[in-house]
This record gives sequence, structure tokens and C-alpha cells, in this order.
Amino acid sequence: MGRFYITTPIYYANDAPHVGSAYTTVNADALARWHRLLGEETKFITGTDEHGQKVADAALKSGSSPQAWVDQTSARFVEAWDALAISYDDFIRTTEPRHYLSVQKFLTAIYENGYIYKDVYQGLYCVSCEDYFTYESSDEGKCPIHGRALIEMEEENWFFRLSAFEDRLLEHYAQNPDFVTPETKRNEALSFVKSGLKDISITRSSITWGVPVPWDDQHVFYVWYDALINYLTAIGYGRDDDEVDKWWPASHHLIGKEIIRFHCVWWPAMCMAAGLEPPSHVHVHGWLLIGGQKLGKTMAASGAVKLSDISPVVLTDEYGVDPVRYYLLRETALGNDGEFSLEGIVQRYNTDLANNLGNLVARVTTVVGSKCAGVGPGSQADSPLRAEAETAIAESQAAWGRFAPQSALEATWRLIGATNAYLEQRAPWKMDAGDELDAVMGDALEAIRLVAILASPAMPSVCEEIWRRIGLEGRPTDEVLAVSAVWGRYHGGHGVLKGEPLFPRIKAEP
Ligand code: ME8
Repeated sequence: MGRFYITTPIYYANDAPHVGSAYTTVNADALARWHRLLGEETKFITGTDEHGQKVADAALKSGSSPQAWVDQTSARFVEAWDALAISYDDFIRTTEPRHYLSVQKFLTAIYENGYIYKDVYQGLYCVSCEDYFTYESSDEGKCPIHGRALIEMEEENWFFRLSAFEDRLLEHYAQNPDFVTPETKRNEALSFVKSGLKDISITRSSITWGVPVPWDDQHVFYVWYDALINYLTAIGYGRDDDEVDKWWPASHHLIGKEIIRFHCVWWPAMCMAAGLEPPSHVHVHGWLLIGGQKLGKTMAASGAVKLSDISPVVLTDEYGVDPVRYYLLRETALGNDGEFSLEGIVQRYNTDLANNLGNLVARVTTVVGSKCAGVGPGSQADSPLRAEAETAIAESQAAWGRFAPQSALEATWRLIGATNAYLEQRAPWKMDAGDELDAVMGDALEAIRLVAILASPAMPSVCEEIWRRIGLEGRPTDEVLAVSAVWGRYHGGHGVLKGEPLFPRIKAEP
């Protein structure tokens, strides 16, 4: 049986989650659900990044201790992921003892392998990025991402000899063409390596909010250096070697494009330095934008939009969990930037969900109710819809496999469109009861059954409801795809329920 290990970045616990954090998490969740459907043993992890100056500053501002602050904000992430039906297998908090243990073991291994030394750091720092800059890499002394003035720093620190890994990283890129996807992001990562790597400062003595350095009690680790190791904490690094061997290095890290350098340069080098294989895949996605600007906490501070008005919990309350998930997956190709808007959610909802999917289920269940005594007929082996269905299955499978949920859903919606078109053409609502009507309805029910399976990673609860309405037992995910997504498994004789509209149209403009 195959295995699939997928991770999101761990989100800074300086503030509540926003729809940008939800974007990565929903994509990772849908991919995890798809791989579970394939029958693969799947591990999907997410969590919160709780150390560093940004978090310590936020706690101070709120008058709490850092620990009390992160307990509270981390709980808000759990709440948001529950609202979005995120099926994570583990939630890593970097203040947990298990994480301290993994970080200290991992970094001690690097220290003992001779890649950590003491020196003086002098340079510029952005607290929002928790990242170092040179004057040249900055925007005339301001952060190129956040636009804030950078802080001058001078500290005696421990350094990681990143420069020693330039050749090995280049070799890793050459030998693993799909280490970083998409290609444009791979090129960006590779050009970081090619431009020459400088050693990096990995500890702090000016703050105490961090994982203590085991060999120097005056220092804590720099937040990024502790955070990346969460991907190993989750699989038992330092605690369970068998688990590590089981899941590593075959990992899929899904990240936003602003953290490429950490994941595609530092992290593989850190693994090499600790004597581990680098992670096998990093998938980079673009940003959700509002008015062309990256949607995020810094934008909120500028007053452009109130992020709390469009928080994951507010959105799911307003539009329902499955429509919000669908919108995030379907609107923008993973890898590209995309504009976020409430109008966009309503438009997707009314067209793809109400008019296409909802309408299909409503029509079919209504006709079966009125003309087939509420009992769904079986599908035909030689149905005109069969080829459409088989194409949708093959295309969805290929698209999920290349981390393209948008294309996978497009393929699924082409089957919905083809089924609606077939119904328009045959007009079963005008037919009399009999074989011809049964054939059309059985084929439409089979198409709906397949749609409920193919769309289940995106819309788990609606698909379960559709399954129930067409009279099937259990859930669309009970059997593996190779068994269930085969034309002709709707055998008929099932009680079909009409029910309330799945997606009542939204009339009001947001
Ligand atoms: O960077 N559009 O945490 P973070 C799409 N703690 N995705 C977005 C987004 C947007 N507008 N805004 C945020 C950190 N994201 C570190 C990570 S990992 C070892 C440590 C998503 O809270 C995107 O995935 O700033 C981005 O990479 C992540 O949130 C950053 O979250």
C-alpha cells in the first residue's frame, strides 16, 4: 500500500487564523482526503508556530504571558480548522515537550557533525517575516514584503554553516527535478542556491521565548530553525526511529511562495547536516490577494480590510463549510495568485453549486420521485454518459496527482455539465414511465454517484448527503477509488429522496 505524508506550514500563533491560512490548509486537506480515497496510508499534519519575537511581541501587547497567548491563539486555529472540516491527523504546537525533544536532538546532531559555530551577527531583521536581510536584499532598509523599517541587529550567535551545502543542494536539485513544483518556483529556489549561500544565525540571546540551545544556556533557537523541525516532530524524530523511517523522506510540504527559501534551501541543508535525506517534495502555491495585495495580518494592520469580517469561521457560518472549501480549491490554480472576494464566493456558489450540481441532484431526485415511484433504476453499461464519466475519473485522478485541485474539480464539473446536458436533450420529465425513462434516470444516478466520490475531497459533507439522497448505504469514501469509481456500480432498486435544495440560491449581494 502506498503512503502519503502531507504538511502545511505551521502558522504563527501571534494572531487568529485568516482566510490565507485557510487556503493552504483546505488544499492540504483535500489532497489528504484524495490520497485516503486512493487507499494510501495518509498522514496529514498542521499546527502552530509559537516561538519567536513576533509572537512574544504580540503577547506583550495583549498583556499576557507568551504561553497564555499562544494557548489562546492556537485554540483559535483548532476552532477554525474544525469549522472547515479539516481532517488533520496531528496538530503540532511548537511549545510541546515532544517538539523540544525533536528540535534539541536534531540540532545536537548538526552541532556534533561540525556544522554549527559561534560568531557575531550584524545586520537587518524583519520581525513580521522573522527573517534576516542585507541592505542589498532589502527595499532601501525596509522589508520588501511588509514595507516596514528593518531593525539593526548585532548579537553573538550560533551559526549554521549553510555555505557548506551549496554543491550538495545543487546536486539534489539536479537529481530530483520535481523536488520543488511548479517549475517557476523551482527555478526561483535554485537561483537562491546558485547566487551563493551565506551561513545563517540560528540562535538568539536577546530573547528567551524559544527552544533552549542544549549546549549553551544563554541562547534559544531562532524561530525558523525550530519551526521547520516540526515536520520531523510529527513523525517521532528522536522518539521513534521506525516511524521516522516509515514516513521520511517521502514528504509533501505545501507552502506559500514567501517561504520558499526556508523550505527549499535551508530545510534540505539542515536535513543533510543532521544526516537525514532532504524532504522529497515541496509544493509552492501563490497568494490570495485583496485589491492586488497579499491578504494577511500585516494588511489588516494597515486598515485596508477587517480580516475578522472574513475569518474562516465567519465565512463558514455565512456560506456553509463545503461552499467555502469549494471556492478556495476551485477559484485559483494552486501555484498562481488569485483575488479573494465575497462576490467571487457567491458567484461560484450560484453557478457551480446551485445551478449545476444542486440542480442536477434536484432534477434527478424529483423525476425519480414522480415517475419511478421514488426507486432509482440501475445504470446501463452502454450509456452515452459512460465515456464522459470515465474521462472525468481519469482527468481528476491525474489532476489530484499533480497537486492541481482546481483542474480536478473542473474535470468533475464537466461530468456534471454533460449529465445536465444529457437530461436537457432527453427530457425525461416529458417521458412516460418505462424502460427508456429508467435508462436515462439510471445513467444520471450513476453519474451523480461518481460525482459524489470525485468531489468528496472538496465537499465531504455535501457528497455524503448526495450519496444518501440517491439511496446508497454508507459514504462515498467507504471503498477505495479503484473499486468505487467504476462505471456501472449504481445497480438500482434504491430509495431516492428529494429533500431540501442542497444549495439554495444566494440572492443578496454581499
Ligand atoms: O510563515 N494567500 O507562518 P504564517 C495564501 N510560521 N496563503 C497564505 C496567505 C495568503 N494571502 N497568507 C498566509 C509562517 N498564507 C511560518 C511558517 S513552517 C515551518 C513555518 C499561508 O502564519 C501560506 O501557506 O505567516 C503561507 O506560507 C503560510 O500561510 C504562512 O503562515
